[in-house]
Amino acid sequence: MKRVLSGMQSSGRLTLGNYIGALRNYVKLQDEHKCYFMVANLHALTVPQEPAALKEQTESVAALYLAAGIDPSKASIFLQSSVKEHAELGWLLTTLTYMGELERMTQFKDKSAGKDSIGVGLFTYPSLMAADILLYNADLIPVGDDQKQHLELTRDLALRFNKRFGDTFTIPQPYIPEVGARIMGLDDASKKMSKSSPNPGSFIAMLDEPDVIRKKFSRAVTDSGREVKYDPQNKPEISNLISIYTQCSELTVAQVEAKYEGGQGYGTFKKDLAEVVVAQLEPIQTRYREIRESGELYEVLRKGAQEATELASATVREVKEKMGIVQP
Ligand code: AQP
Repeated sequence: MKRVLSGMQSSGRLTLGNYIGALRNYVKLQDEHKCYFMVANLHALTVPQEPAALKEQTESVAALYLAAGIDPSKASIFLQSSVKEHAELGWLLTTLTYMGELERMTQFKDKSAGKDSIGVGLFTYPSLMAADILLYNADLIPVGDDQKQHLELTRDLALRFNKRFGDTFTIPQPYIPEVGARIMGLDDASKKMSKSSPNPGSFIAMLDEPDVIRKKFSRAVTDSGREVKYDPQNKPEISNLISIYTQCSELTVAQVEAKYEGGQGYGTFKKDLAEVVVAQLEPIQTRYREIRESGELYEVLRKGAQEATELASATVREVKEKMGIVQP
């Protein structure tokens, strides 16, 4: 049994990309491994958040974990902010991180592009992410393709620490799904689907009403052709929609192509796709509403935080000891 750590930022409403690329895998992993799933609300602060919205988004992400099938009797579910060791180890690792390493991060480049005032937290985000992972000495980290670079830095920091202060951290491995690792935006297939996008039409939120989902797919940008064909190079938009279709149904790419053969255009395909996605999300939405109404959420989060703190506090104690930090 391996130890698994992962999480999502509460920087918006979870999207279909978050679900296909990450959350769905969490549910599978909890049966085979000891899993720690956090809501990364400290990470969410790296871009400006309105307090009431941040609170709602944080509760919503946690409730969606449960609604999607994460079972708190198998996995620990907690808020990053509830385990103070995240911020503590985050700082200690920041002191070992080089400016050049952080400057190379594509997420930082993307999120800071064209902005005048860029928060330092956005820059040091990967050191905090390294702390999230190394606190639990996690072996496996389920992430989408976009987080690969951050995980590589986590591995480098763990190796650096171990070399300088003696063997301490487990070197984590990424666990990236072979398909669905990168779902692209509905408005622009060159950008990944993101929950913090200012254009709600670019993403399907896991909690979008069925009619909203239908409308968003009907307006999804496509090329001007008529052929439903998987060709990411020449038809990136349709290829992204086919990927979503196969991820939310039993059909393979070839079967989807065959179903819409004959150059009939994209109308029926998009309509069917919307139904496939609605069918996938509706049971989760129903369960979500039950969880929010039941008031069970805080209890689950308190229990998860307690379990996480047990491990995290032992790690920080050891790290401080090795770094020469006095702990009277
Ligand atoms: N479009 C995507 N396709 C597949 N996987 C994705 N993930 C995110 N977007 C896609 C995976 O979801 C997990 C949670 O990510 P996160 O919340 O930590 O931050 P992120 O990767 O930056 O996700 P977003 O939705 O794009 O958030 P914002 O807009 O706040 O930056 C990760 O495992 C990620 O790989």
